[in-house]
Amino acid sequence: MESIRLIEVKEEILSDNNKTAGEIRERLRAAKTMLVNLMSSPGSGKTSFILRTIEGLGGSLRLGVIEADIDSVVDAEKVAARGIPAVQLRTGGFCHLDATMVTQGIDALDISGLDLVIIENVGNLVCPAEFDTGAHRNVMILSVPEGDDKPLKYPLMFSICDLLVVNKIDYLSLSDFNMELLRQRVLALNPRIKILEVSCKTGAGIEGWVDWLNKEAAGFKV
Ligand SMILES: Nc1nc2c(ncn2[C@@H]2O[C@H](COP(=O)(O)OP(=O)(O)OP(=O)(O)O)[C@@H](O)[C@H]2O)c(=O)[nH]1
Ligand SMILES: [Mg+2]
Repeated sequence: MESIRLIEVKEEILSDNNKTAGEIRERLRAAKTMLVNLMSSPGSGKTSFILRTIEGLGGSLRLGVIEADIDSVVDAEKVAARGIPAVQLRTGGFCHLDATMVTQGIDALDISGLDLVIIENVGNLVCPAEFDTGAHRNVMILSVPEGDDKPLKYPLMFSICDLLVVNKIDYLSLSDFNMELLRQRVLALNPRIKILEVSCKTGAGIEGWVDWLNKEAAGFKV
C-alpha cells in the first residue's frame, strides 16, 4: 500500500497569519496607533457601538475604521457619514478577517495621524476567534437577546478577548438573561477579561467604554 502524506494545512495557514499579524502590531505601535478588533455575532450591535464610540470620543482620539462584511458597503457608509475615515473590506464569502486582509485595510486607510483604528470584523463567534488580525486589543460584543449561555458554546471567543461588552441591556427586563451567571461563565474561561454593560439604543454605559479606550490608547503615545 502506498504511504499517505498528511499535511496540516490549518497549522501552516495559522502560522503564516500569526507572522503577518505580528508585523501589523509592530508597524502600528511604531506609528503610535492602537488597533482594536471588534467581534460579535451578526446583529449584536458592532456598527451601532462604533457610531456611539464616535459620539462618545467627541474627537478626543483621531479614529479610523476598517469595516468587514461578506458583501455590501452599508456599515462603512454609516461611519463615513460621521466624517470618520472608513474602509470597507468585502470578504466575498470569507467568514472572518485574516492579517493579510487587515494589512490591505490599513494601507487603504492611511494611518498616519490616527490614534485609534477599530476593525469591525465579520459577524461570527467562531472563525474570527481563530485568526489573529494584528490588533493590540480584542473586544467582543454579546447582546442580551443572544442569551447568557454563549460562553459555554463559543468558549474560544470569550477566552481571547480583553474586553466583553454586553450590549442591548435595554432588553434585560424582557428577557431571562442572567447577568451574574454570564459573568461567572465568562470569568471561569478568562479571569483577566473586563466586562462592560451598555445599550447602544439609550447610550447607557458608553462612557465606561470611552474611558477604557482613552486609557488604553494613552499607552501607545509614550
Ligand atoms: N434595542 C436595542 N437595539 C440595538 C442596540 N444596539 C443595536 N441595536 C439594533 O440592533 C440591530 C443590529 O445592529 P448593528 O449595529 O447593525 O449590528 P452589527 O453587529 O453591526 O450587525 P452586522 O454588521 O450585520 O454583523 C439594529 O437594528 C440596531 O438598531 C441596543 O443596545 N438596543
Ligand atoms: Mg455592522
